[in-house]
Amino acid sequence: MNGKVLSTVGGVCRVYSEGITYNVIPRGIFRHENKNIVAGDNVIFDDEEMVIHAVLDRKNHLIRPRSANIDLMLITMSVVEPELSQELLYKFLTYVNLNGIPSAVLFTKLDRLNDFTELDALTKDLEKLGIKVFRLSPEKTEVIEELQAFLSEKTTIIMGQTGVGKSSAINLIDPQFDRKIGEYSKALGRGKHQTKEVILLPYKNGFIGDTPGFSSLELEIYKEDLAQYFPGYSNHYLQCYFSNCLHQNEKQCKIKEEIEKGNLSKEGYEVYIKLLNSLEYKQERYKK
Ligand SMILES: Nc1nc2c(ncn2[C@@H]2O[C@H](COP(=O)(O)OP(=O)(O)OP(=O)(O)O)[C@@H](O)[C@H]2O)c(=O)[nH]1
Ligand SMILES: [Mg+2]
Ligand SMILES: [Zn+2]
Repeated sequence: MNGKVLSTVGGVCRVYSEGITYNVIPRGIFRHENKNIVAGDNVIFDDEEMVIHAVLDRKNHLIRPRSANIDLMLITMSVVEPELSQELLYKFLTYVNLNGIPSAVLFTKLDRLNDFTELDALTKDLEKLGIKVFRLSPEKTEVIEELQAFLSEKTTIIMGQTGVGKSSAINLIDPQFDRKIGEYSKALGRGKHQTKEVILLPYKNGFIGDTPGFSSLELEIYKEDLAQYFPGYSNHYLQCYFSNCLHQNEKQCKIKEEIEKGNLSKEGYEVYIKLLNSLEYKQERYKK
């Protein structure tokens, strides 16, 4: 039978097929080959022996959150507790973009925000890049309905820091999921890692993936990758005069032109420069 891996916990995979969930174990060969099965994998399994025989080719996969065959990454950021970090958001977007996965952004806890200046500007910047933005809080029924429609027939993974409200958002989309909600610790300055593993929830002919939150993300990439995959830059960097342009002070830089024209965000560029300074050149790596 064909099935979709919903989660893998302690060597047991929960596999979903035509409305039924099976607990199955991977054949020993996978362990020998060091092949890990992750949530989102499409597998062929035997529903009598309860064994997975094969893992089908993946169209994409991510190390964090560990998942495969993703149609949409819903990058979730709260606007308070934890407070909105444009740097982290742009990092997430770069990481997802680099892995060839489409993304949308979900802002949460709108009910607790007093000053909308930064959020409104950021929302505009993202929408200019063609990134779909949702601004959620529990009473925003029209946003919840929009999300319900948007997530149907897709495998969507929800990623973001701990405590931003990923599991809460899933409960708003469908209360029957009844995901456990953590609390935000003022003392720790973060959530308490309520969700412990990636789990896909069958939803409207697709799946919604709840994931454990993390506090930060190391972008283990080179400057050249950032110059190419930073949100909004992929469409323009080929038109820079130098093929290895890092969009700093090089002549005829298309990215800087687009910023001047107002098509790319100045605030985004400031984050870009900050991230650029924290990364290494590929050439420098090769010398080692
Ligand atoms: N006021 C308000 N609080 C929210 C909202 N969304 C989530 N929260 C609160 O934020 C806290 C964390 O919510 P969770 O849904 O557990 O966060 P999470 O992202 O799943 O966290 P991890 O599972 O640890 O990664 C809880 O106290 C929620 O009640 C919101 O829209 N408004
Ligand atoms: Mg959670
Ligand atoms: Zn350039």
